[in-house]
Order: sequence, then C-alpha cells, then structure tokens
Amino acid sequence: MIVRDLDKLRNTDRDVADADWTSVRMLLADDGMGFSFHITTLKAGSEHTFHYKHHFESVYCIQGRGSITDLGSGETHQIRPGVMYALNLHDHHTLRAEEELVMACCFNPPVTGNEVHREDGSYAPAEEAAE
Ligand code: 9YT
Repeated sequence: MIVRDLDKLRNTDRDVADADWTSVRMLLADDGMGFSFHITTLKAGSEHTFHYKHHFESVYCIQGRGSITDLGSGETHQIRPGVMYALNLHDHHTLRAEEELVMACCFNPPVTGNEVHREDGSYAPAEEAAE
C-alpha cells in the first residue's frame, strides 16, 4: 500500500511548478499504478491552453471557480467544487481560473515527473518523457 501526505510532498521533487500553476505528483509512473495522480493549484486570474495528445486526463475541482472551453466545439463549462471533466477525446481546451483552483488530476498513461508542456500544449508521450 502507498500512503502519502500532500503536505509532506510540498517543496520536494514531486512538487512541480510552472509560472501560473503548481502540481504535487502524489503518484507517478514509477509507482506502477498505470495512472498518475496530481493535486494541481492554478493561480487566480490565470488562463491555460493544454492539448494532451498522448494522455487521457480527468480533473476534479476541489476548490475555486473557473471555466473550461472545449476549443473543438467552442463550448464553455463552468468549473466549481464537485465538477469533474475528462478529456476522453484528447480535447484541446482552455482552462480559466477566476479564483485559485485546486484540482485533483489523473493521467493515463501516468506522467513520469519529467514532462514540461510543449509548444502545442501537450506532454511528450511516456516513452519520450522517460528518456
Ligand atoms: C488541471 C490542470 O492543470 N491540468 C493539467 C495538468 C497539470 N498542469 C499537471 O499536473 O501537470
């Protein structure tokens, strides 16, 4: 069994940050679960366009308010605590944090911890990220 405490993972190598978000990776590829599990905090007022072409991601909102726009259909959905979205079609999307958003995210395949967003908004496929 793996038991981990979010507070103890903060400021370790499992705590990854970009300009407008931080992500604590509670489970990564090397944990062998087949998915990774992150608690991601997005700065109030920030906007993010992502396109996970090589991963599926589901995201559950724990705290904060914002919206997500599906850039394929143009449809916008409100994000608030209790709402989940799943990028089952590798959907190109823009996420807006009207308030600070705290999100629980799962990636399949799992991220390794070495990924950075590429220009197209994707993370590299697992084989490349592991290199
Ligand atoms: C909700 C969200 O930001 N998803 C993207 C993944 C996040 N940046 C992470 O944990 O790598």
